[in-house]
Amino acid sequence: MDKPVGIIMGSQSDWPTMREAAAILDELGVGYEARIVSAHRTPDRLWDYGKTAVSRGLKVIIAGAGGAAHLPGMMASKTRVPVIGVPVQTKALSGVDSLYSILQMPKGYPVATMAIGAAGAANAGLMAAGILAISDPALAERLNAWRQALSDSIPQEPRDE
Ligand code: RP5
Repeated sequence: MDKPVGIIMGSQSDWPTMREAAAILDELGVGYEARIVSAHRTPDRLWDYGKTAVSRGLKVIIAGAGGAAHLPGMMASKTRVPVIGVPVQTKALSGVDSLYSILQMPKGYPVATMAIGAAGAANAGLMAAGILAISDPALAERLNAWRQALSDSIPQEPRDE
């Protein structure tokens, strides 16, 4: 299977969040690779990843990090491959630190920033699939079916739990 999506994260500790993106891509039959690439701890790895992203056939990068979350923005500065940023929830500041670190990019180097935490990671998977579906009719059909199934699963009326 092709691997058009790169899921990168700053630490092993981000994986419980970022695997929500991977789970969505699995459900939709989209190939991906998952790597630990830290802006601060492995800057050379970050540079190499960004430098070779186009030539390796990556079409979308999902980048998750927490705290001083510089990974998504630095990756966006290094490659034209679209970067979707996931702010990982932190203990000290609940992920607002991550969100602000990812969100306020300067003009010229966009990062599509998702919600904080697991929902944001899952939505990053869906966003990546949506981008790829533009030029992949079979994936577009699978994505439509996924969306319909979610919609169908919502009851009309609430019940006592
Ligand atoms: C960031 O620091 C990572 O993205 C992670 O969210 C956070 C904490 O990393 P660990 O100390 O758990 O490795 O670089």
